[in-house]
Amino acid sequence: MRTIFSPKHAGHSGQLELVAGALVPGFEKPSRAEYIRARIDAVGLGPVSEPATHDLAAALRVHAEDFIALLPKVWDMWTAEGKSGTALPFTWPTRGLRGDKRPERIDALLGFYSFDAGAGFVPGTWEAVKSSYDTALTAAELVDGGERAAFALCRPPGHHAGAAFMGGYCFINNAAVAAQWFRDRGAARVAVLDVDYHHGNGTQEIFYARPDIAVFNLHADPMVEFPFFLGHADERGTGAGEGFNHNYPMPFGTDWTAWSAALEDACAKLANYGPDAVVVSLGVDTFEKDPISRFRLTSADYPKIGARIAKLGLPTLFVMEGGYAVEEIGVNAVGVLTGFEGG
Ligand code: Q9C
Ligand code: ZN
Repeated sequence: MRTIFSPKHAGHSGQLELVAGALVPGFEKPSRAEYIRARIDAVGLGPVSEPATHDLAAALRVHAEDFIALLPKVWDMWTAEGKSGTALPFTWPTRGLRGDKRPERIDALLGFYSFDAGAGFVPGTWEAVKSSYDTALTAAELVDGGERAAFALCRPPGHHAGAAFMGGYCFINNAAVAAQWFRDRGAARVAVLDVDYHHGNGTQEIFYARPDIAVFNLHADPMVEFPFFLGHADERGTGAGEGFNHNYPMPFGTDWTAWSAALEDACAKLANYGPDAVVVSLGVDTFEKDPISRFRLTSADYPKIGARIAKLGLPTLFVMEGGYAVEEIGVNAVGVLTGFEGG
């Protein structure tokens, strides 16, 4: 399997996040991608190449124009106000406030276009976000060109980003961009299978009213886990999209036995849907030693995930999402891919 990977991810580094009452170095750090990159060579997964540069047209198919237009400008607007550190919001237009008035200043705009303070900007953030987007599209082109599968080693991740908001370490929703891109290239139906520990709220929101892109999400129960405000089992889609969104919330402590039963159900429904391509939002924060998560998958389980996905027999794009146990992230993420290839 070919991998697309950009060294530009590394500029998104040193950003702070709010954890348990303190601003601390972000869990979503460059070494994550470097461990995965190294593991690809160690197991001989296949060639690794850099993405081609794309314009933002594919992003605008799933994101709002005003949101995408802001992203390249955030850091300059932040420093123009004399601020430094990590560009983070601190005010949000929640219930009772006005979400229809777009404010002018950057700190307010960050709140207007986000749902948490988990997507902070540093000087290299936009270049990394853009390279992550280019990575997803370049890998999607490989699959569209006839490869059975490809791996988009995206960083930063994307599945928490919605049509007009960022959050949860995510800025552009790479998996949603790729799924829509397959549709625009002629796929009649596309499925997104999100196996990250956290609910892919952004992907769900983007496709919620649509029958042509079905979304399957396996994740920790939002009653007790981030992103908290979406991801329940009764969210099944709306209007023409009703019945095309499938959530599998699971409790803390979920192990392979319960998790794989959910995967089996999702794969059966996905196969029945009959998509022309599958986009896998590949998070490995389901791992037992993940520092911010509470599932109990082991390294031996990841190849089994890949093998089950391979059994679908569909053109498959793997898009990297979360996973924060950095020393094992390469073994686990690449384990899914080698399992897919039957090795
Ligand atoms: N105590 C992804 O996996 N909350 N995003 C962290 C740390 C945010 C995860 C709290 C988790 C976001 C792509
Ligand atoms: Zn996650």
